[in-house]
Amino acid sequence: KFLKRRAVGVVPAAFSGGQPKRGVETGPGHLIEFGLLEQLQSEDLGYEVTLDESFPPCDSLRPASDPLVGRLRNARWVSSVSQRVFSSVRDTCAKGAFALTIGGDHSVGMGTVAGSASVYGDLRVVWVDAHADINTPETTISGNLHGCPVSFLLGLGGTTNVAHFEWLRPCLTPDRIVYIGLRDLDPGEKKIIRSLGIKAFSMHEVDKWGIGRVMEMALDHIAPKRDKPIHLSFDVDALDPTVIPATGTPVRGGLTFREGHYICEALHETGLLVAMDLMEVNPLIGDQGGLLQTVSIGCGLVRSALGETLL
Ligand code: 5AB
Ligand code: MN
Ligand code: MN
Ligand code: MN
Repeated sequence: KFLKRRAVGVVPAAFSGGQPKRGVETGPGHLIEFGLLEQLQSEDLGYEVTLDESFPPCDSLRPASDPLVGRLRNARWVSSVSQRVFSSVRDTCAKGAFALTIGGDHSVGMGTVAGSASVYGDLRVVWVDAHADINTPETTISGNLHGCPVSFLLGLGGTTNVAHFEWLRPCLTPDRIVYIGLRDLDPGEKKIIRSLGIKAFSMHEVDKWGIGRVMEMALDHIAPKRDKPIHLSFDVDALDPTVIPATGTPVRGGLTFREGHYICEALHETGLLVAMDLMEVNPLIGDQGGLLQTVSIGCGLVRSALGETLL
């Protein structure tokens, strides 16, 4: 309904500055090496795929000095990379193509959603994650910005005045985002979600209703008439660590392989999906077998969101 062409623009968000573990910046390279781009071009899916090859390698945008901004670590670095992601996603969306960002840590989610929202003013967001990523500069305990992108998108708790983030303006409201898969929130995040009334389907709700009902309820909340553009921000740690071992912040009790794919399939079926992020693949966590499994399942999730069906 929204995409003008059967085309995908891929942003390889090779970045690790939103959290302390190295390795996640090589996630995009591994997904591409595994054949993600060819899979999207294949006979089955048939997309025209463009890779943003000018995306700078991880450390090239790293500033010589990046002092703490309050509690926030690497604020200058996260800002400049996120702004670069923002432009790429915005340009892809403006061309009427699907914007696919592969990561890379989730701090750049502020850039991906801001990019698609700048083209689709009425954007809705489905945030699939074990974590809510809604810490503010005041509530964050870790100071890691991959735990904060949603608060920046909503303009919460001083985010509009954080040094280096002047380019990022709030582009989302609490009623336009829905969470799926949550199970590890900081106390301050629980308070924010409750007080803003943000719709969230934690693992408890997934267990209670099943993923089919959860997707219906999620879509009824953000797009009751099924007429709004949707951005899917998928943190692979939403899936259980037995399914996705190669990620930096694993939390037990996650989504199954099928539940993860079902979310992507159901969103594709709406015909409303305009962008997807597949984030937090960290090839340095765990063994070679776990890496292969993570990368191959990651590619499968993207294919499902872009229309691969089982039959
Ligand atoms: B992820 C934590 N809430 O703020 C924090 O992986 C974890 O992008 C954030 O979802 C996890 O550091 C961020 C403890
Ligand atoms: Mn997470
Ligand atoms: Mn996340
Ligand atoms: Mn993580």
